Amino acid sequence: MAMTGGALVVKALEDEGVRFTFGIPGTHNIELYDALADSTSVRPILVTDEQGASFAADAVWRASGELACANLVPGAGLTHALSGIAEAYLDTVPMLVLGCGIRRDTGKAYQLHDVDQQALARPVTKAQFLPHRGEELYATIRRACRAARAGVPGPVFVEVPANLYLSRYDEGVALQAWREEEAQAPPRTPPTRNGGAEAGGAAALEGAGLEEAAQLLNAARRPLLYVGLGAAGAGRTLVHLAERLEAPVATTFQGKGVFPESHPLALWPGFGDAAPPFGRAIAGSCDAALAVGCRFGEVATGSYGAVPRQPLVHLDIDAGTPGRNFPAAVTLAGDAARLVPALLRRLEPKPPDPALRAHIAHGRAEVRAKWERATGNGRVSPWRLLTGLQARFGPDAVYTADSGNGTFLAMEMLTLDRPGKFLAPVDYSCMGYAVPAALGAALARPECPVIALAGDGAFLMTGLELLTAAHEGARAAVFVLRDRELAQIAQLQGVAMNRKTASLLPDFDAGGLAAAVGVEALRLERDEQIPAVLERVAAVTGAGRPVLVDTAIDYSEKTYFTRGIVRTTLGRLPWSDRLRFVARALGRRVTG
Ligand SMILES: Cc1ncc(C[n+]2csc(CCOP(=O)(O)OP(=O)(O)O)c2C)c(N)n1
Ligand SMILES: [Mg+2]
Repeated sequence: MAMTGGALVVKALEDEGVRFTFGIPGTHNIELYDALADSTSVRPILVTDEQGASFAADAVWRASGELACANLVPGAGLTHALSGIAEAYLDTVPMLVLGCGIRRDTGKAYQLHDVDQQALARPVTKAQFLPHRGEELYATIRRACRAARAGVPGPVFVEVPANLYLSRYDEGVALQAWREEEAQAPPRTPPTRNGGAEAGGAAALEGAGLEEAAQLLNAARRPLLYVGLGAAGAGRTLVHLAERLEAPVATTFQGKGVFPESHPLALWPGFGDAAPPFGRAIAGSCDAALAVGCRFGEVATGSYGAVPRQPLVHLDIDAGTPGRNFPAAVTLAGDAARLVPALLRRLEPKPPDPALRAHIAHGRAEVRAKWERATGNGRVSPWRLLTGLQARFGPDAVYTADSGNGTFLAMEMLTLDRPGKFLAPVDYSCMGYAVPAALGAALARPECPVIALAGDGAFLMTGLELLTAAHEGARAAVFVLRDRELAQIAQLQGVAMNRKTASLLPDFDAGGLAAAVGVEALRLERDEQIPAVLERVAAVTGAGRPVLVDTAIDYSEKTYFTRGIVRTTLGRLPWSDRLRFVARALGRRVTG
């Protein structure tokens, strides 16, 4: 049977289980969009800006584990989407970036939207494909989807020349090409992110080093377990691992919920300078560390202020990661889902440590009591808002965060027991993530309450995706955290320079913006209003509509993270620069 290139691509998406494409059509891919209209399983979502497309596709995977597609016109569509593609790349989120290319059959120059898209995509995608014949389209899309999920997950770019969408090709030939490729595909070795063994020191092959790792951990008195998103595949085995080692457990930001945070051994999302005193003390009392599925990146470690105790055993699917930022005594390269159970079998159970558990419980209770005492200064206290949300929306709720102070508050104050519940732009830290991510999460998991925590600055970037959410019936609740500042930066400027340059936001009417896109807006100005506002949020989202909550958030209390990062960064400066910083800030305080 003859099929258009568009229909072949849609068939490949269907066969890969892709349920959503996000994008805006253009002249080059109207054939593809026309074929999408005939699909019963793939839903083409029209966004307001392609930046929202890539953030939403990213969140579909983070919330549900399903691959989604950013569906882009040549050039302008790709460049608008690059922010979310780069976020997915650094945060290891798989995504199909389905680009469209100029016509390759006319021989003409100066075509519409014509820039070198392969070059644009290369630094922010794992792989780039450019099929030349219509018969290759089906296999290319299947291959790209597989590559996105394999090894270290990430976005993969496919550029389909527009002319391939217009013609028809033999379906049998196209599918046969994929069957042959699948039959011959050699087992994949995980691709590396950091230049493999060269950058990472002697990386072990999958499984090698297990005995050595077990010996080291068995000999340790108290190892620290540090887990990232890469450990999620190990599931409940991580709990058995922590219990067998009687190890306190810290997570990265992305790993929040990968280890249940209400477990008595759960320490904090992070350790080192950016953690509260009890977390620092307990991590400091450890005499070894086991890191699983994490990279010791700058954000999660509070600018490298979380230094793991040696000896360190570091397990990651990317052979180039262990040992890259901190030396590792033993490196294990492979999938945590396989290696964690294998390691567990070799570990001797350590006796329960009631003093450790009591220290954690006491430390956590003290932190909570401190937050509980904060009054909110007549505004909305972050602690009451976040605990109120957890109480009202329960363990199924998905939280999307942004780059900003709200992310760190949520990271510290939410207690999450499952992965896929805290979606935040971490390693690229791209503002504008929360609202489109809530759209993607709400579409992928309609049964879960979805709550976006968007800074007011970040909201201005992508808040118009509320229109998309309203149109698609995505029941996302968007809390705009209104402090009229770019707080995460303004706070740093305040501490370090005692003045804020270009970080105070002009005022705007968030409710008016919501009204303009047909979304109900609520105002939340004081703690006492929280229960009633959350009831209304539940009612609106329950009826299948998004809602905006203009929230007068109180940021007077700094997060442990922000305080830690100031300490770490200042501590690293030479004394002369430290003095200059302090003198300048003090001087301005005096002179005003
Ligand atoms: C695209 C982009 N531009 C700039 C930054 C730098 N930046 C990081 S956090 C932040 C402040 C965000 O302000 P807002 O959204 O109001 O959140 P708040 O910190 O006030 O809660 C800025 C400007 C960034 N991370 N991403
Ligand atoms: Mg702000």
